[in-house]
Amino acid sequence: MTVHERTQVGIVGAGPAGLLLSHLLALGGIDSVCVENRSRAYCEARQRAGMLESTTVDLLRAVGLGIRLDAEGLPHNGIYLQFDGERHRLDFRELTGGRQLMIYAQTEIVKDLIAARIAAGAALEFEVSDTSVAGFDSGRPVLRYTDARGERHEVRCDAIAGCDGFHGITRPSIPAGGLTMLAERSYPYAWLGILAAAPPSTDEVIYCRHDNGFALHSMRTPEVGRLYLQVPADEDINNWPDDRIWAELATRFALPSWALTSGPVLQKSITPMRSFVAAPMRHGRLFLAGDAAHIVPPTGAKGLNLAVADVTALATALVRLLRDGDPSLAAAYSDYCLERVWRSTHLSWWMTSMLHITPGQDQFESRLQLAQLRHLVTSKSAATMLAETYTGYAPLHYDPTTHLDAPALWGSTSAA
Ligand code: RFL
Ligand code: PHB
Repeated sequence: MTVHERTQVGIVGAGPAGLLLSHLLALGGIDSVCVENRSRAYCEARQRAGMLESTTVDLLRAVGLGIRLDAEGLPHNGIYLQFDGERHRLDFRELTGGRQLMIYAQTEIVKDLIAARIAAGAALEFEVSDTSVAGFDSGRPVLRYTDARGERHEVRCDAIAGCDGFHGITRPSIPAGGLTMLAERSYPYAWLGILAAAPPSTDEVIYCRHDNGFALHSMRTPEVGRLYLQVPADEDINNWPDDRIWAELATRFALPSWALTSGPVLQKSITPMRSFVAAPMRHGRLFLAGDAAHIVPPTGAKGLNLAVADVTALATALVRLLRDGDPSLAAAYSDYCLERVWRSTHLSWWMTSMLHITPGQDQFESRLQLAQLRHLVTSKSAATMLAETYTGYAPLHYDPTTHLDAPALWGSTSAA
């Protein structure tokens, strides 16, 4: 038997994009149903991002999601760049006139969002299967899924949001020719990431270029470190017992009178590196957001921040479409988001290329990388360009009562 239901927005995926969209829509008086094929525990434990732009932090605070973030997040004012046996600090706060980053794990944002949605009595279904979307061309979109108890659901919607990540089903549901641009770059290396019960050996994130490959030292709490190593693209994680990981991290981060504190490895995984952008981010009444539409390599920490920016715009557009019958923001959604997406795609590609060692890399490439890094740590204007892009672009505002049109609201994503 199929249960027939009705909502205003059907959301596929309860990652940061889907959950935040559901939260923002509710603030604007719009109903949604959000379906997720994994369990709640899985979503809450999936280790991913950690570095939030100042614009993301401000948005989360403004929509009632800042309490634990402010109590437990670790404010950061800059980053370290390490190369050629030297470590240099870039003070992003000073370079940007006050913008501050925050380390607050994606797991914690997801926990906060799930708790807020459940407390608000939202329709949020975990462990669904056979999700499909249809009818977004006709203006009568339908979301179908089987719930955790095995019951089939057919939900009539006014719009569907594809927030189901890079491997989801919504983007592939767009008919041939619907996506007019698919741009992709894969990189010939991957990141081995660990979560470790080891107090961070640094106060701010270290991006390190070493002849053996890139390394990144980040953190989650004052007791838990998050560290990454560049490894070959097809690397088998079994080649990396914990002792080898710590030894390689110590080699790449080595500096006189500095030591890396090691500790038990709580989790480890290998992530491929890819840039991908699909456009437009809208097909009829189907709107793509977050990793469903675009992914970036993690160098530069842009993925989660882009997902937050997308759904902030999408929520505004959907409130205007569904509550006020005004389609203008929905029409402008894709172009508006793509400007930011391409700036972040550039930043993450640039940081990736500058800091990783390509297999077979020659002296010419190595010298260019070192020249760029040297420029960043000696030129205030070069450092400011990185600082502005890394910390975020134009502020993200969510005001569901606004009646501004697209040019006034979204004239440009440039930093204000
Ligand atoms: P998600 O998080 O992938 O969520 C999509 C959700 O959709 C579900 N799903 C389905 N549900 C129902 N039916 C289906 N058929 C479905 N198919 C899929 C999935 O189970 C999932 O729950 O996408 P979203 O919400 O767009 O969020 C994007 C972010 O997760 C991602 O961009 C970031 O994690 C990227 N990223 C980083 N971003 C940052 O901004 N700062 C960072 O410091 C940062 N570090 C990282 C990262 C990503 C990493 N990895 C592992 C890719 C570090 C790493 C190592
Ligand atoms: C993280 O904390 O996981 C992190 C930080 C900065 C990055 C990527 C990941 O560029």
